[in-house]
Amino acid sequence: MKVSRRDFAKIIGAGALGATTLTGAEAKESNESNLEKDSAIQTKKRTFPNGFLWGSATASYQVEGAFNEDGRTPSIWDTFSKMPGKTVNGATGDVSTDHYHRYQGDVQLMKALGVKTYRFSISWSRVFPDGTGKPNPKGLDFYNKLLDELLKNGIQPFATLYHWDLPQILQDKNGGWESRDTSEAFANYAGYVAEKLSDKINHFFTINEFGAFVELGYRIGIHAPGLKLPAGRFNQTRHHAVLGHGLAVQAIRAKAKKGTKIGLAENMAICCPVIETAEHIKAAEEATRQLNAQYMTVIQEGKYTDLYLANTGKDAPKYTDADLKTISSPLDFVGINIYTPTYIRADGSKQGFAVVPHPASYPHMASQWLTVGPEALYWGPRNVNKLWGEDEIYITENGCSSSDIPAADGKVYDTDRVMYLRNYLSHLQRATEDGVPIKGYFLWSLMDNFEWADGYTNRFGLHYVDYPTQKRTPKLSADFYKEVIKENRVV
Ligand code: GBH
Repeated sequence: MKVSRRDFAKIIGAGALGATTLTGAEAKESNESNLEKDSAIQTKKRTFPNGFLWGSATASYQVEGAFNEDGRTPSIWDTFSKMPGKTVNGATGDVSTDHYHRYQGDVQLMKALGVKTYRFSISWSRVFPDGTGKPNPKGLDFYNKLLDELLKNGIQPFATLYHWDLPQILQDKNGGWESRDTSEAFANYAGYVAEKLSDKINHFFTINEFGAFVELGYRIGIHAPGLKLPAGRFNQTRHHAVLGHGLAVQAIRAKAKKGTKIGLAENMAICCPVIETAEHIKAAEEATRQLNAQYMTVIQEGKYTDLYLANTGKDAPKYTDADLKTISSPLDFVGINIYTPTYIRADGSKQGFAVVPHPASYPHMASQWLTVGPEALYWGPRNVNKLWGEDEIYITENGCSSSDIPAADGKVYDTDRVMYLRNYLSHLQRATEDGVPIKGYFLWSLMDNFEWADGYTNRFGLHYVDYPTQKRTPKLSADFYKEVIKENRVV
């Protein structure tokens, strides 16, 4: 191959052109040997374990649409999104990507991508229109059809039972997760679904992201149901959410086919040492326990940390020892949703760590909150394994938003997303290389969809969705991910 001076400059970066004094022939030789070396390094050093489960993810309210079909009743997100000013441009999930009617085509998108697995969630109010009591006979039809389609195409389903779309009726009757009745209703629904679908689904997640739906929905009020509860009631709501998880674990265990695996998908604070030295690494481990005390830590350890109880004081949740036992019911695997890093340093304080806030100049992706920290994909799973001995870990979400404007040829060249993914996956690979037992990775998301309060303004998909026509087009990042999966390495 003849490498012109211009091509060479392109390969090594235009800036170097002025500085180099290589002749064309020398340039050619040095360039080729470097490329050879590089590809050898990549092939040897950047592969994932055999059988690594590459996947992608979505959630019911974000993609399904069909909001009032086949007996589905409103969830708190139907109500909330229809209240003035709650979502950007008043967006709702009434239609969204119309996945309810287009699932067959969407499974073909997955197949073309080469994913081995797909994580989706089930809409509670399709299955139990009254939240509890009598199941809707048509409620599971859609999921049965979707599951058959996935299995027929060799894609292994992972199902989430609660991705934030609580039946509105339970909010009206019980105050939603403020009440223990909701925890019990959730377990009842979870057990029913497991009984009916565990012949087709081997892995169930109870709840997606306590850390998002409880905090944003019941404390900050920017997600459904839009409440700002006072501390005591709020901490009790947190408790009922983890209790609901534990009761659901028991119900699934009792009703599902033998061998069914149960876990959760939590967006814990991912504590990364500011510098990778022994003292900061240790501080980040302790911070992982303390900053996740109300959810992951109590689930793992069966008690609230002393620091959490001291910090909540008179507003601490009320609970029994039996509750703690339920909450910490043994799991088969753990899923972690990882987007952003929390930097931790060791300090002389009693708690032994301090959070280092991001400076104003810290980089983020299209969503303001999505600060970039690829090493989160290393430290997140490593800490979960080290602290709690979890030996089957999945990255249940990772991905990013981008402005995603189609080019003249109709394709979205989302180089920023590819940059983000390549860097995050490099650290995931590093973790597997170091022996952290990560079994799979689900990229958020298969396609653009309803991004909660941000409506349709923030796109997270590997496929661009043109909402007026519902046309899906693979972005550059889909081409990238396809290659990662095919090669089982960072490309
Ligand atoms: C996940 O949340 C969700 O599971 C998924 O449904 C979602 O589509 C995806 O990530 C992408 O966002 O408005 O500035 O207060 C990730 C955790 C919690 C991060 C809510 C953004 C809102 C920040 N998210 N948070 S802000």
